[in-house]
Amino acid sequence: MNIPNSEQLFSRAQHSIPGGVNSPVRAFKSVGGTPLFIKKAKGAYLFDVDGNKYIDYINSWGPMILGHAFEPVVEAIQKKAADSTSFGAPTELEIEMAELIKSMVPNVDLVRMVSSGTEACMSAIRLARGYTGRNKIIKFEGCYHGHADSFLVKAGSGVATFNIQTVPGVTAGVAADTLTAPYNDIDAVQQLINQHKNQIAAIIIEPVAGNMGCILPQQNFLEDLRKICTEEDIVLIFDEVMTGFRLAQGGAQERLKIDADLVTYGKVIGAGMPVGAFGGKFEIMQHIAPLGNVYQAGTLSGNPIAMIAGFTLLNHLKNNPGIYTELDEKGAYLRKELFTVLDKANIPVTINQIGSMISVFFTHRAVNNFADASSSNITTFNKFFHAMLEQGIYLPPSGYESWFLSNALSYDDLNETINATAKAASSLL
Ligand code: HOZ
Repeated sequence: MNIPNSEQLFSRAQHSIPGGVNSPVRAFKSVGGTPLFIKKAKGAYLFDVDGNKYIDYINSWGPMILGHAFEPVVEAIQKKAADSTSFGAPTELEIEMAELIKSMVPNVDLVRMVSSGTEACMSAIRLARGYTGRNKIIKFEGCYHGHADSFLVKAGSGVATFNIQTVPGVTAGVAADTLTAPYNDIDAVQQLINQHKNQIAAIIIEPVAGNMGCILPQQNFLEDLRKICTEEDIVLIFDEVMTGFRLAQGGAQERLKIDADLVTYGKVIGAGMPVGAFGGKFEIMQHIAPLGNVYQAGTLSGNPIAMIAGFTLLNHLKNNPGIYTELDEKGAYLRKELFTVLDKANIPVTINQIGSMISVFFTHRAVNNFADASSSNITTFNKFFHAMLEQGIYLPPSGYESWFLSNALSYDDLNETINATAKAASSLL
């Protein structure tokens, strides 16, 4: 692969940006090599600064569910920008956005817009603590809820990719309030609750995990969590930053038929602009300032450009529900065909997929938690990643990340990906 311009930019970036990137998972640090510097993207394709074209399976880590530069979104942003890019005062568009979210996610009574998934999860936890008067939270090993201090304990995403055991800067006091259990292990959750009776404010979970690769909840796991939270007056928070508006218009809550008490969003909700949100039952949300005293704020919260982008995309998804069926079919096709070619080549492989989220783990083990995900052969993953990149397929540069499909992907693109996998397979043994 010829990437002299990316190499030159990456080298230049080292002098002014930590590690040359503005978010660690972009750095290719665990797979090796030089991250691609991107010039533009359209539909299913990325174009780097050296003129190479790639089929994109990152899709900005989730937001671009309909592909890049989706015309209605681009036009809406351009038009809105002419009226100024920020006011720091309320707009009618914010109400329209909140009403649209409520119409797509029926158990959300009130919703507060923020500027990232991290902010959404951080604020939801503060709210749960303020509401319950309790301090501790339970999260799951390998789940990632953004980079707020409370969540950087046994976290997924870049923390897992770079094998960071303890994040310097997170105080022992904060870490002590975060209890962890293995994903899909309800007995471990029950044990933690028994050990910390009436001290748990919230259980936060990715209802489908995407930050240790894609891992699905096993049968009854979320149902049991729901039941325990209700019995113990614990706030159940679904982190739907990845799954929200992706797995269904009502996200994982709708698809898996479980209602959380609070839900957090990011990614698709902003159509590629910096947007997050958290919402839920009135009884809990009424404690957020200025209605209540749990303080939460933001200069750019509800920013008009971000709102028009998200509103336009969500509205399109709401009015075209067939998109979810198409994405489901593409995801299932990709899983089936990838498994066939890798298995035929005698590569130990497990592929997890739901809708447009999919991950390939190089292990024979069923992958239901972080330990299972960690049994995936990293050396094989790294070879696979580079063999695919060479053939123009852009995958997340880590085995601890889900791939995200966009509906701009055609079956020709999927077949090209499957053929590339078949070619890559011979180099994996
Ligand atoms: N939250 C994204 C998936 N783990 C990654 C975004 C980032 O950290 O840059």
